[in-house]
Amino acid sequence: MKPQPVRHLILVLGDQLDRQSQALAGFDPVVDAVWMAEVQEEATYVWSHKLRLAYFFSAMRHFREELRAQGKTVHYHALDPDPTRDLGKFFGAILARDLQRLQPQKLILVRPGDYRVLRVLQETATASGVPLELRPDGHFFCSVREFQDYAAGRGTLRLEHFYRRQRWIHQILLDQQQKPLGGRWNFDRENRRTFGRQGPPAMPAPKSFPPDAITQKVIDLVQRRFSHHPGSLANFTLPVTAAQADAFLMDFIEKRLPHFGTYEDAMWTDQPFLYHSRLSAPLNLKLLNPRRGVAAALTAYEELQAPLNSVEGFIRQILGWREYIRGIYWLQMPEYQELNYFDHQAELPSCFWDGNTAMRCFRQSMQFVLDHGYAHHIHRLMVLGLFALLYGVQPRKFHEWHLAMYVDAVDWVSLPNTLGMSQFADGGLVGSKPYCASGNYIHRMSNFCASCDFKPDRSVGADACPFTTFYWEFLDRHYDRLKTNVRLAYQLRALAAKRAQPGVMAAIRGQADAWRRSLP
Ligand code: FAD
Ligand code: DLZ
Repeated sequence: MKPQPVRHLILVLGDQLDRQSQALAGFDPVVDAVWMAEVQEEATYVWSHKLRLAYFFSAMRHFREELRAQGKTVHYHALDPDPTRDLGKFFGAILARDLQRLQPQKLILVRPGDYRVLRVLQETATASGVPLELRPDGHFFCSVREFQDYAAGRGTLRLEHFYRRQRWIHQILLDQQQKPLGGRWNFDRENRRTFGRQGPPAMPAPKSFPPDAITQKVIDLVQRRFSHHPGSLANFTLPVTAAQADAFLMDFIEKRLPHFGTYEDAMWTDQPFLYHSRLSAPLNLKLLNPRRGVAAALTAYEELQAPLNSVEGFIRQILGWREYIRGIYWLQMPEYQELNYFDHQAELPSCFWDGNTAMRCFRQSMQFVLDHGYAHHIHRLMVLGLFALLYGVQPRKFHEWHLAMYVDAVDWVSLPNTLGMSQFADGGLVGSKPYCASGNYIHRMSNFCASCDFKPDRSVGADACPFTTFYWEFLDRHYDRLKTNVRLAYQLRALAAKRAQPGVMAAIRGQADAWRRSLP
């Protein structure tokens, strides 16, 4: 039977599962329809972790059910366990077929989270002769346009400035004189505590949502069709609906937020989550609105359930970093993805896929990633990202690896964090200095080094820590690019002292070469 012609076909992508989406504004169930597709191309253009695939597909199917329960027509392409039964491999091809079939008068789309996908959908609409209306994404506090206006004419962009502006605009944590509550804009000094020898106290059990029938079907699909992809499916615990995401948020607010700030940077063996929220995945799929997260944290502060250092620290991440990163992405794309300030060209060592290395910190961080598609910020920045930077991995390859391996990764957020913040490939757009450190930093913030074969204070010899060897070699190799950065002055003075000792840098370079040859 020929389907009814459609007035508006609303495209909903895997990271747009937003009940309040602008795309659905003015939806008329009699003449409009929603279009969603599980796409082979999206599952494979980076070698995605199985959990990432299952999470996106499950949340998409749950959203489809919710829309259908509201009486909306949803044209949904589900991947089949048998790939030969797919109607197409690519977004563009599948959509083009449906445009032919459904003959909509107009396509409506909220700005996707990936520049590549935006271009594909625009090209498909143009080739099919169907007008495409691109609507802004109301999920974010700061629109793309607003960030562009903010950035225009500003020599340098800095998170701190943007964040204060966000606090003023949205009237968050300000006193009556418009000054920051507590007299300071940030409490970083209080927020770098470690657990000491005794380790963390008993952690609250992570809130989890065991697979329902929809999720189980998706897990079976991924198991059959993508069995060669990295990672495990054993720990499917994340929320897949807006209601679950809200319960997940409230569990964090009650049990973890009070200590979130203080131990934000700490790491510990077999403790992937500590006091972190794990809200990034539900936020990035838009199951949760960031305003709700900020409001819940503010209420906890007002009701004396959580201290200011934690509440401010959490709000800074959501209202500050998350929005700033998105602003940079849309300001800089598509040129941004090609940047490579240090001209790093190395391939990723294989331990980035299997965690197989004697470095305890690396192995442990990778175990979290393989088990959960997750590791908290310091594992990403100061272990895995740091290693890629010091080793000299090509920044785009590091980004593509990250995009594949983390459940919360979407291009807009992964790219500026990996290529910019972590690899400094943008030469200082996201952050003002490269996050480079030796093994001593990891030793200070975790218990990993205590049981590692390598010694964080040694840069040469069989028990030298590869992080420490590569750290000095990195500073030495890029001295000319780094010497004008005042924020690195202390580290470069220490390098100068090493350079002044005969033979020291030659030995470090020799050790770095040996580590490079030994890493597959
Ligand atoms: P929490 O520590 O509980 O923080 C609360 C929330 O703040 C997070 O859920 C997240 O939404 C937000 N947030 C904090 N820092 C950032 C940031 N730098 N950028 C954007 N949002 C932030 N975050 C992603 O959501 N997706 C990514 O693909 C991603 N890639 C990263 C790559 C690297 C190399 C680094 C260093 C960081 C990356 N981040 C990314 C930021 C951050 O590490 C994660 O948001 C965080 O670890 C997610 O865990 P959580 O939800 O427990 O966060
Ligand atoms: C990450 C992902 C995956 C694995 N699968 C799909 C999919 O099948 N269909 C879809 O619409 N989106 C998927 N995504 C997210 C996309 O890769 C991309 O990030 C978003 O479409 C950008 O808005």
